[in-house]
Amino acid sequence: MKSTKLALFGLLAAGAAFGADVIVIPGDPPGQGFNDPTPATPVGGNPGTTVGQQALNVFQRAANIWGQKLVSKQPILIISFFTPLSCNATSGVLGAAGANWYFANLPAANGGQELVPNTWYPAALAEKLTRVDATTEADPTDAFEIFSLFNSQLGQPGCLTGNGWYYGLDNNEPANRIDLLAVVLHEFGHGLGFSLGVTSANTGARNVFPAIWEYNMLDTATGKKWIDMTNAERAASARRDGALVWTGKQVTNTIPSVLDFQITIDTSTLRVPAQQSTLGPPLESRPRGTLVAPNDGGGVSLLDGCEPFPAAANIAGNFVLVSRGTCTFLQKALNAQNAGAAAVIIANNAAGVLNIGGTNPAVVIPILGITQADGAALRASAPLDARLGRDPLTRIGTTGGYARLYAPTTFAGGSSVSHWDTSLAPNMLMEPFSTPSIGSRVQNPADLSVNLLKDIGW
Ligand SMILES: [Ca+2]
Ligand SMILES: [Ca+2]
Ligand SMILES: [Zn+2]
Repeated sequence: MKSTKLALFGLLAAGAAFGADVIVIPGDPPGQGFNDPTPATPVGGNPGTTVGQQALNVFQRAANIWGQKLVSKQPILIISFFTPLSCNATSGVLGAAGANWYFANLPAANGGQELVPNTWYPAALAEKLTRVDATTEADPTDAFEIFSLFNSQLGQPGCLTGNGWYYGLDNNEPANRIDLLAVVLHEFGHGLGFSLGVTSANTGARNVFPAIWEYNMLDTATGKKWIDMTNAERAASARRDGALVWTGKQVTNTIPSVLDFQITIDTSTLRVPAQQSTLGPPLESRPRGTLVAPNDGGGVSLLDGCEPFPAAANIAGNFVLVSRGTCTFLQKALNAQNAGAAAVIIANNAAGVLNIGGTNPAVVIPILGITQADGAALRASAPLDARLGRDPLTRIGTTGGYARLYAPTTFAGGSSVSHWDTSLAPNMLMEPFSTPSIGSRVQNPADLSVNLLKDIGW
């Protein structure tokens, strides 16, 4: 059985001059995960008739999507399991994946390319570059390039209760389902090399050698690259929100065709960065008007916009500033809209620029999110003349022209550093949180993940 498989891989690899063979190996025991015999109705283009078959179809589709974007003469084997992962009723880990091996100083053969010396590479990339089947040489019983785990408890009581996996292949999941294809694509991205890898993001410590990522990681606050930092400097940089960026040429040159323009609120003295919400329509042109910060009709706070505005409030035709909290963003938007506002600006009550997702056809005025500090500054001088619009020189989610990596002030194990920052827009496949808008894009014009992989050698 095994030799038949190896021969088949050899044939496939020989035929794949453009692309890579990415092959899912189900690892679950009988009756579970990929072997779950529970009958299922075909859904969203997935013809499987058992839960297990449908899951495998999704995984192989994700593998094929990546395989079309990457080139390697070595097959990429992904051992995959469904297993219980950390979870509670309202949030949980959907999946996890990574390189099954890392290699450094692996000599090239068969016309392959030498690795950067004394540097860790994820297995699939090391094999692509060197053209050596290093995993089989390392351990023929564990020759997988990538391992991946997905949460088998999803939707069960106590684990994102009621939110099971969606097994369709069309990214068209209903409201109470999570798109397995998008999650698997994301996790396979980590396994292929979208990950800092061996170096600890938390402590900055290396395992003897640096990771290949460190050559392209820059802290714009200190001007230092990770490759040149001490452990303490790397650990600090991992927590410097907005300052940690990716400097690779493939990503940086592709930013203008992928990321939206930065939206700003300009007054005579301030330029405030804002995030346009998908909940309202996009800004058209660069509207100019009066920014007001009126009291609402009562409740927990007069500044939250959760109650209808009194008739005497100066709102009609103006940009209305309110604070986050107490009620939904939709409620705030509708209260401002019903009073005749031209746009609503919502100031955060936590760190960062407020990024409001979702869609609702009832909202017909633009909604912008800003930071808590900028909200306080604008409120202090309201009413004032303001202009809303895009900054033609800056793309959203960038610092100094480079795309930001996720580096929240409070370190998030498993998320910090090895993802794009959440401020990039449109949302990227490799942001740390699953959102329905991501779909199955892995390449520009909609995404930067393949570009980052190319920057490390893919
Ligand atoms: Ca191999
Ligand atoms: Ca209120
Ligand atoms: Zn991730």
